[in-house]
Amino acid sequence: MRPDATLALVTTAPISQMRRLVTELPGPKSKALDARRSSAVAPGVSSVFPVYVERGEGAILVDVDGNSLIDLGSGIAVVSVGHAAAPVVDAVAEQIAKFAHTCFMVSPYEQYVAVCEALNARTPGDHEKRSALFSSGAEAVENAVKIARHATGRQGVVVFDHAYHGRTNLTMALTAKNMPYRHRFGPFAPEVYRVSMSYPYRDPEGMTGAEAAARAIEQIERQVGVENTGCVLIEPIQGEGGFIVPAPGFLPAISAWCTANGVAFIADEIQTGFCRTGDWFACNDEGVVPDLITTAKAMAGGMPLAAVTGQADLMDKVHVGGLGGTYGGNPVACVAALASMQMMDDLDLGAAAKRIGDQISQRFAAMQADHPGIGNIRGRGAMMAMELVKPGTMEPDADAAKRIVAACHRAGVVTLSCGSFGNVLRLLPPLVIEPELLDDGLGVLADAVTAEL
Ligand code: PLZ
Repeated sequence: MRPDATLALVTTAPISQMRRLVTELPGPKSKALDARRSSAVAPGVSSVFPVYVERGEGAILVDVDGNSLIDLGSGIAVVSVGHAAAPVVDAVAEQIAKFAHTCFMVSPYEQYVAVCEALNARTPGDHEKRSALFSSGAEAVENAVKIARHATGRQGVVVFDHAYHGRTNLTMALTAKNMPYRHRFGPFAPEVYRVSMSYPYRDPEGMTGAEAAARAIEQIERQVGVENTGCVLIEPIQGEGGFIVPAPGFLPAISAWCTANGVAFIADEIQTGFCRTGDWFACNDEGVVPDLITTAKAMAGGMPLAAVTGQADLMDKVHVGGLGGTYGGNPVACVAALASMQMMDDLDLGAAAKRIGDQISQRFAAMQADHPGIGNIRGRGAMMAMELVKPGTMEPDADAAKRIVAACHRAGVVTLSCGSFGNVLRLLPPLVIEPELLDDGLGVLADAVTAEL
């Protein structure tokens, strides 16, 4: 053991929360690394912007050329507590100096139990719950399906149009979009059925959440049959699919149908969870209580950790030894999760997400007033997006999204695109971002919109 390990990690100089460019982006060192990368890294693994990161703090990333970039993506909704958050750094350093791994299935430890307790307490509903820990979001989703099938004895899995649930074989089957996720990677797992999502911008005008739910339920009953349906799996706000917020009433109606028919309702809150939308979980917004909930991403402040949390009577049905994995609930990731969740409480990051959402919404509305290419603004809390279309139509404009994201990157602001049609620009800032820094980032975005639309 190195007793000075903690000290070495926590004494790095603070990074000021300001955008500052000292080279063009990508700079010379990033370009050199990218050349190395092209002969070493499989091209199937891509990066949205080849600027190589050296350090991070709060909402700032410092690249290898010394540029400070504003991170409005949080590594896809992961570092909600900010980069290098001191409580997370300290917890990780302390834990790794004690022990990094035993495998919980071989020699258990308290940290795993504590994370399960924290998840059981924070996820929607005050019924008795159990949790199981994994390492990636896709793995959590796979396990939620395993549990639902086992508990109900029914194999059918219902998912929605525009859904994203991962890149493993089962989760590819659950994910809606062909390119880049599924193309030529089949055959896919059987017994997966896709039904219509509530997509207010593109649904028939005026369609209510209840009507959209009735449409989906009719599809389930006709195509799958209640007695064959083990679970309905849904992101309460779709992430990769385009930050699609279903019409009010949609989720409660789907959840009520599941309850009435003995079908497990699984909420995939991997992207929406942990204060991102202004509440601990997006389901809370309409008081929806899922039977099973999958979490990952922001839970552990950047360490790989994922979970399935669910009703004790469902979770307890699985035979002893039926769930697990070598790394699931790794102790270093567990202490990072405990520290992150504590920070969310201490700093009231749910309230912070709402403030961030208000600030973004105001700027987005001003941009939309000037640019008819911004067809729709949507999201909740610090999960906000604009859907780009050819002006005067609803025809998706993926190229515009690409151009705006690239212009932001060149100016030192990390933004992301998403959407089934690739035409949605999305923001997922760290929840600790300061208003002035967010304002600067939004100013860069506004300039990019003006230049590119
Ligand atoms: N469920 C709702 O958002 C991951 C994917 C990035 P993993 N989203 C980012 C990419 O292109 O691979 C995600 C999600 C929802 C499941 C997952 C999967 O989580 O940790 O990436 O496996």
